[in-house]
Amino acid sequence: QKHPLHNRWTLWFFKNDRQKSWNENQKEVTSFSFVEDFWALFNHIQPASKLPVGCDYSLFKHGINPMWEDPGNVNGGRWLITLDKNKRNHSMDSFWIETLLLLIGEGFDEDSDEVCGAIVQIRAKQDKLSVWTRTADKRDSCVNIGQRLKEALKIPDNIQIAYQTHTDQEQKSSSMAKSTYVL
Ligand code: M7G
Repeated sequence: QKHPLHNRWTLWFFKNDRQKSWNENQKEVTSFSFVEDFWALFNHIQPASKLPVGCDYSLFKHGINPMWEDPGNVNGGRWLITLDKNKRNHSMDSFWIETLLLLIGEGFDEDSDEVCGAIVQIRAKQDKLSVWTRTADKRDSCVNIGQRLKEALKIPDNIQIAYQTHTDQEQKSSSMAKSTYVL
């Protein structure tokens, strides 16, 4: 008897192929609804830290695509955590698994419905981990989700994490987007 998750989740893989559009590079891998299937998948794929530069993993609720344009994301934003290159091997894989477990375990309590998914991005200068939420205007939900994330990842109080709306990111280059909330 397998253990059902509250939601069905879909894993996506992004590979930066310059011949193709951003949309074409975003590939749906598989979906799962049971704890056992999550672990089978997770144990089978490359750890995030071993992915080539330019790649992303995204885990989103089934039915929400990992893009700003999706109706589930269009009014939302993301909590962003950046990781220096030298921290990659220490922190990236443990940050990613902790985030995945928060997501599939509905660890944000009454704000879990506001969570759309999470992304890990391997980049040349600094890697990025983000949790996407549905409604940027819901300050209390956003802040609660950010606090839970910070706690789960054991990010020290003196390190700030910022929430950016997707609209602000679409307008500016991603790293320059203004912060709507900071924790
Ligand atoms: P990124 O991969 O989030 O960050 O965005 P990076 O700069 O560290 O690589 C890179 C670029 O991908 C953006 O400037 C957009 O051109 C494109 N892009 C990223 N996202 C998340 C989206 C999206 O949701 N929709 C569309 N259409 N393009 C996106």
